[in-house]
Amino acid sequence: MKISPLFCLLLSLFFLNCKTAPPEISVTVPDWAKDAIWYQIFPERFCNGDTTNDPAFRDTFGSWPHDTLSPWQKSPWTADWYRLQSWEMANGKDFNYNAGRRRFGGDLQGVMDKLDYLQELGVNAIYLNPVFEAPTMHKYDGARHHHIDNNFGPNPARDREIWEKESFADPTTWQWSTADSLFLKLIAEVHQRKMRLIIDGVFNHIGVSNPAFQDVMKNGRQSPYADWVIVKRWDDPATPENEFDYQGWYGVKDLPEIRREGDDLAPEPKAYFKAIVQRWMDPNRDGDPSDGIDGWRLDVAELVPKGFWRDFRKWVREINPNAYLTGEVWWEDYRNHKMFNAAPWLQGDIFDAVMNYRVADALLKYFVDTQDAFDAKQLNKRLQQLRDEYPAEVNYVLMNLMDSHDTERLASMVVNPNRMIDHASSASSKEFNFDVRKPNAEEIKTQKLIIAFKMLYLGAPMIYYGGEAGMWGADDPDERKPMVWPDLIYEPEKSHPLGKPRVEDAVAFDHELFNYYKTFASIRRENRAIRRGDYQFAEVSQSPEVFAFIRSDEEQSILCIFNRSGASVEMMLPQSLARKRFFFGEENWTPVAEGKFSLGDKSVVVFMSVAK
Ligand SMILES: [Ca+2]
Ligand SMILES: [Ca+2]
Ligand SMILES: [Ca+2]
Ligand SMILES: [Ca+2]
Repeated sequence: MKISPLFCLLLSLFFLNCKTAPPEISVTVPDWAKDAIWYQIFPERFCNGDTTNDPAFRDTFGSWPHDTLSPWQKSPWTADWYRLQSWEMANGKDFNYNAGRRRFGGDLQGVMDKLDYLQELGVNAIYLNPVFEAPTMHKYDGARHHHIDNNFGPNPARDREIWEKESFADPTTWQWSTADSLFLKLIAEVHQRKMRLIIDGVFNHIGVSNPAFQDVMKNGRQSPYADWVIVKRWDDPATPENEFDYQGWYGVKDLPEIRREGDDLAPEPKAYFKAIVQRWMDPNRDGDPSDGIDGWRLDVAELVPKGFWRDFRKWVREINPNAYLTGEVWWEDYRNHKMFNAAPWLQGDIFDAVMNYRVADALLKYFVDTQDAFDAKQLNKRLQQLRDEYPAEVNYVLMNLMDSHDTERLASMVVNPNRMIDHASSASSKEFNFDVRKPNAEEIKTQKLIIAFKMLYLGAPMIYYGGEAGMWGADDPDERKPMVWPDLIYEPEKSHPLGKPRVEDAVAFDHELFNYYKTFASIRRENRAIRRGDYQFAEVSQSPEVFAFIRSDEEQSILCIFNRSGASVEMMLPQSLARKRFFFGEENWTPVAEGKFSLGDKSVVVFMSVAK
């Protein structure tokens, strides 16, 4: 067949078209989130600002390991973490079992008391793990989303009385408990400091102690909440045994899953959740959201139908057009180490951001791993790929964390290289041999490189509470140790969850590390190019051990160079890059010859260059 010239032209146009990138999806993200430096707080473990509200034994009922008979006491804040207390030894169970029963008494007054501390560190946005009433220490088993946990507020007994007077799912009967009022005060205090606050939203499941679920257990099909959960089998009244069975999150019976309908949650729980959004985003209902939270972090978001999230976003944005929504969209295939590309949730109709564990993983492969580690080119390629997968605006507001309440701590990641994040990280599992010790001086240097990288990179960095204090710890439950404060004296850590011998590690606030975090937070805060500028990989060295990039806007250009190796590395810098003003690391940077410099081992240097 003869091909006409016109067809050829069309064909070439078609191919030209194919080569151009797909049109950029226009998404709107909250502007403030680009300037955010996040700090994640696990409230039960951050600060005990009020000992009169500390959990009593009954407050723990309904939580794993469901042991309401063995003796129990509140746990001492400063104790050797793995050492079992006398009442714990008495039950004959292991560390993990007892860790599930521990309560330390952290609360909202504690968060209020430490706002000065957080501002000194340089953070301006707080993410609180769940604060709604629930019996566990983590509170992902929500019992009353319309109330803050009574043990986080000033009067737990009074709050219980208030709950009893309400009709559970009828918002017109809801009152403000003493814990609720303190939470509203915390929001006001945070806003007064020009800081932001978001909280955890768990809409995939509830806890077994939730009154709605309790009612289903009691009344079966006749319960007004019968449509809330996924019932596999109702009880047959004709038989003596209870055949009632329901679906729990990944089979976890403590966490009954909310029933789905099509691409949505069932209408009854959905209406309850809508009331929850309204309650915490504009508490006094005057149309001004400044008395409410600034957004949500959404738990196991990939499991909740997208149709629900689209409506959720509309509810949120109608109340507060500047609210920030970040999803936990994490493991697509945990066994095969595959994390989600969260792009389907980031097209402007669901979330603004996700917890960005993929960058954390890439940084571990470059800065920490010793086997199959990335070289500089591989890290560059991987980071480029990750940025290209998300809309440009989204990259500026991604929640760039290294660790969280769900992973081993960053300090312990450095001590235990060559694992994927969140894998082989349980200290009480015999198969992994996870090292629970404190990081040594060399390892802390690596931790610092990673922190500097996060603070200078594209996206909003997040510090998990205590990272700046030098805390270390394996995966759940060890990343949830009570916060290490400068004014408290801690027992050294010398026990091991498997009873193995270990070196005694002193536990104390690391002032030097705190100042390092603070320095980089301030570099980020004071330089728009880092928060909002372009990102460009810079090849300043042939060494695979050296990684460099430039952050720039119309005003300034900031060059950041990292040497991950244990030796200094020499490099030539082009004249344009060499004209500089130091921001950080002058002492690591030695002129060797004309245009040639040496960067010290495990060091970072940051300077503003005259590039334009
Ligand atoms: Ca307390
Ligand atoms: Ca409680
Ligand atoms: Ca209001
Ligand atoms: Ca984990």
